[in-house]
Amino acid sequence: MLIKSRPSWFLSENDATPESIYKQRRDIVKKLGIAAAAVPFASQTHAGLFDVFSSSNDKVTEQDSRMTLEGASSEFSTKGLALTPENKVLTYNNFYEFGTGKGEPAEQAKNFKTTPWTIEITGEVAKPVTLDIADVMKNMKIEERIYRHRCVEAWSMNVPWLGFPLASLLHLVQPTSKAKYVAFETLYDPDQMPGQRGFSSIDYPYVEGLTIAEAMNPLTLMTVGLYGKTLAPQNGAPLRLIVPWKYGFKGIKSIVKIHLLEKQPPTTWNLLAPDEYGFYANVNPNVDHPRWSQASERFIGEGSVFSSVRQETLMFNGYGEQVASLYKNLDLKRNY
Ligand SMILES: Nc1nc2c(c(=O)[nH]1)N[C@H]1C(S)=C(S)[C@@H](COP(=O)(O)O)O[C@H]1N2
Ligand SMILES: [Mo]
Repeated sequence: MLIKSRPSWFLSENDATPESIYKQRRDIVKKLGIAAAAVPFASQTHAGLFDVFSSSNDKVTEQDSRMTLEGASSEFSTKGLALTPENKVLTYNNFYEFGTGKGEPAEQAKNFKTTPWTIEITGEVAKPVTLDIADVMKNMKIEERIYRHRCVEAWSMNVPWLGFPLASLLHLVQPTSKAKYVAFETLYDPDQMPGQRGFSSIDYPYVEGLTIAEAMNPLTLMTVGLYGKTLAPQNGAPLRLIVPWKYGFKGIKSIVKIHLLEKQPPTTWNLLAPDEYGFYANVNPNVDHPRWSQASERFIGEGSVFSSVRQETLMFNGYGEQVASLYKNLDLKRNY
């Protein structure tokens, strides 16, 4: 069996009764009923009409592997910003394991195998565990969180993710008092990931990390879906991290390991270019990247990605109210 151990309240395929499943579904539907009116889905309908300059990859919208997934709407969702159309979220990606071009992940990850999939949670925890993604999906309460998504390359999106707080997963394993950081690791599988074969300046597997306070912040989302469906491979199926107040590279994809530890873990982009990519990597319009300004960003909305509208970049990507207190001791004029 794939599951070495699991918390007692986790249902397995076998002990999920029709009643328990029905009850969960009913709860979700109830929440959706209340929430439906509050979700701003306006201006979605004409996506792609004037897409004359967009790449042919833009048309890859149907992913056989994506299954319907519902989530209760969240108070943390972005207000007053149009969504990035689904086809853009699915075809304009950074996932170097599947190529460095923006359109490559959608093409090269098409046949990426995400079942079976386990996530190992170890280190400074009372109850280390290896979970099957199917059990995670069944047991965690899924929410829809529309978040601003800001890449360090100065483009941005607004994406309706589906997921659950990382904190609820960490509570299961009971972090010890020595757990000061959380490290994450992407799958290492060169047979499936062409970017991991041959020469690369990245030392795979891709790794990322957060402080325990960042990991426990209610905004930090273990993400399993987007636009009402499970994640496409190019977006980090079956499970990736989204930390909305940080640059996108913190949002590690296709996670297989979570390790809690006392010391700050190494992180991929920081190892590669420490002067350009900090460990904290909080979105900050006042601290430029050594090679470009971070004061504004190209918002990827409807129409061609090359004619995107520039908008102002917000401190902490607009999430200062929830997270600024975490950084009282950091000099926000510097790049961390
Ligand atoms: N394993 C892995 N995770 C990754 C990356 C990557 O190359 N490999 N790219 C990061 C970067 S730079 C960004 S901006 C986001 C992009 O996520 P998206 O393609 O879903 O928009 O994923 C992040 N997670
Ligand atoms: Mo990024």
